[in-house]
Amino acid sequence: MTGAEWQGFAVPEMHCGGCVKAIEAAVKAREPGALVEAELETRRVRVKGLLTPEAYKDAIEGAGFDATVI
Ligand SMILES: [Cu+2]
Repeated sequence: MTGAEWQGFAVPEMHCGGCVKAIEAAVKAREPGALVEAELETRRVRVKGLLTPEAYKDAIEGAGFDATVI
């Protein structure tokens, strides 16, 4: 995980803890070692891992949420 940076995503449809769990599961399915922090108040997700922003965006969208790289 050396060199990994936090990457931010706006996920406006993330409304509750269930959404957060689904998003975390989707990202970790793509990269089991990824760190995921979701903040409901701002509807933002931060991911720290070795994949590209597009890969995480794709994983989040695969769980049914629009995501924008920020
Ligand atoms: Cu929800």
